[in-house]
Amino acid sequence: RTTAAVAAVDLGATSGRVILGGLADGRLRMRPVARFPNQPVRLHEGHRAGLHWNITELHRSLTAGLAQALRGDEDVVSVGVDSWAVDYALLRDGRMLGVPYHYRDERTAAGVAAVHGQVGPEELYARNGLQHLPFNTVFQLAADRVAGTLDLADRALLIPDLIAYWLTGQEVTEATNASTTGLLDARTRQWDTGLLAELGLARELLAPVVAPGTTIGSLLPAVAADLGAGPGLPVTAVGSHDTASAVAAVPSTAEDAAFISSGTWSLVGIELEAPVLTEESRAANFTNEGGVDGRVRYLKNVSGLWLLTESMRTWDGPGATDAQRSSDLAALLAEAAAVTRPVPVFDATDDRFTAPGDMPARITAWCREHDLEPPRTRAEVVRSILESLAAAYATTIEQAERLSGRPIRTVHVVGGGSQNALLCQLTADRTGRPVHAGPVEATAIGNVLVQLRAAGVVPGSLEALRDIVARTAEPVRYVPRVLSPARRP
Ligand code: ADP
Ligand code: LRH
Repeated sequence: RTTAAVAAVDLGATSGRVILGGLADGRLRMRPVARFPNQPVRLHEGHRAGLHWNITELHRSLTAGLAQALRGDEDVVSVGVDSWAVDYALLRDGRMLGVPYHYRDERTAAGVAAVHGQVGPEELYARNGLQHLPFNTVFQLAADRVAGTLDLADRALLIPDLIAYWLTGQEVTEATNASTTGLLDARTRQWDTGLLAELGLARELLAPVVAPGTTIGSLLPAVAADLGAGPGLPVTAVGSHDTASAVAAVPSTAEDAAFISSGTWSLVGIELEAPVLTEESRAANFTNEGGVDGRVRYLKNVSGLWLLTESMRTWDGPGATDAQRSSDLAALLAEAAAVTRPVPVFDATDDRFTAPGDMPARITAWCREHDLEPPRTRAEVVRSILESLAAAYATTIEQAERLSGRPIRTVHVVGGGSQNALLCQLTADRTGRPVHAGPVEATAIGNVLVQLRAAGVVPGSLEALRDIVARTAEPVRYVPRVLSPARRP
C-alpha cells in the first residue's frame, strides 16, 4: 500500500513537471502527473530586447498540474516547489512588478561592475562563498538598481518562493536557494546584513530565511477552491534550489562519492559539512551552496547539456516541436557515438557559451582561436560537446579532491543527462572513475522526500532518505575504458 502522497512541483530551465510521490514497501513510488515546456520570451524593451521567464504561463501550467494531482486517488498531504536558482520577481505591496528576467539575459554586466566597485571579488567570496557567475542574484539586483527599477520594489522573491507566495500568501526565502543569491553569509546561512548595508540594499527587500521542511503556509482559500483541494493543504519548503533537491536524492551515502547533477547545467561537486572559503577555492571558481539539513554543496557550475540543446535549436530552427527534438537527440547521440576521428576539446565553461545563440558557430570560433581544427559535421559537434563536458567534469573532480582534501572514488550522475549513455561513458573514461547513473528525476525525488519527512511519513537523516533512493532503483554503471593514446585526456 502506498502511504500518503505529496506533490512535487519541479521547474527546470527546459521543462517543468508535477509529480506525486509516496512510499510503498519502503520504496519510493513516483507518479508523473503533468509535464510542460519552459520557453523563455524575448520582449522589446526600448533600447534592448530582454530575455524573461514566462512566469504566468508556468504558474498556469503548474496549478493545472496540481489540480489534476488532487483529482487522483492519492491522499495528498503537502505541496513543495523547486526551480532553477538565482532569479526572482520584484514586488510592491504584494504585486509583481514586471516579468522576471532570465539569468541568461545579458543586462548583468553593469551589476557586476557596480557590486565590485563597492565590494571586491575576494571579500565577496570570503563572505558568501559563491562561484563568480555574472547572473548571481546580487549582480542582477545591482543591475536593477542601475536601471532604476529596484527603487520601485519593496520585496524580491526567488522563483519557488514567488510560487509559494501565490499559493499561500506567505513571503519567505527558502535557505538552499537563498544561498545562491550572494547575499547570504556562507557560515551562518542568514542574510549578511553588513553586506546588504554596504551594497545599499534594504534588509526588508528580502523575506526571512526558512529551512527545508518548514511549513510555509496553507493554500489560500481561493487557490484551494480553484485546485479542488481540501482545507488547510500545506505548502512545505523543500530544497527549493533544484540542485539542492537533486543532491539530496543522490543514491549514495559514501564519503568518497562525487555528484554531477546533469541537466541544462552540470553541477559537479561533493557534499561537505563546512564551507571552503580559501583564496585557492575562489581562484578555482568553486561554490559553497547550501544543502538540505545544513550541508554544503561544494561544487562548480560547468555549463551542461545547454550546449547541446542550443546547438540543436540552431540546426532545427525556431519552429521545431519537442517531439522532433527528442527524436533528433536519439539519432544525434547514436551518430556521435560512432565518430572515430578525434574531435577538439574546448573549454565548456567559457562565458561566451552562456547566452542564447548559434552554439556551433561559437564552438568553431573557440577552436580557431585556439589553433584546433573545428568539428566538421553535426555528429562531430555533438561528440566535441560531450568530450568537452566530460573533460571539464574530470578537471573539476580533481580540483574538488585537492581543495577539500577528500578522495573521490566514484561519480554519481543524476538528472535528465544521466540518460545520455555516451556522456556517462566519456565521464567514466575521462575521470578514470566508475560512474553510477540515475535517478533521472532526482530533483523531484529530493523534493518529495523532504516533504514526506516533514509529514512524518519517513524518518530521520539525509542518509536515511538517500537509502530509500538507493533501495528504489539500481543506477546504471559505467566502467572507465582503457583509452587509446589519441583519446587520452
Ligand atoms: P532541467 O531540469 O535543467 O530542465 P533535466 O534534468 O530535465 O534538465 O535534463 C534535461 C536534459 O536531459 C536535456 O537537455 C537532454 O539533453 C537530456 N535528456 C533528456 N532525455 C534524454 C534521453 N532520452 N537521452 C539522453 N539525454 C536525455
Ligand atoms: C540548475 C541551476 C543551477 C544554477 C542555475 C542558474 O537548474 O539551478 O544550480 O547555477 O540553474
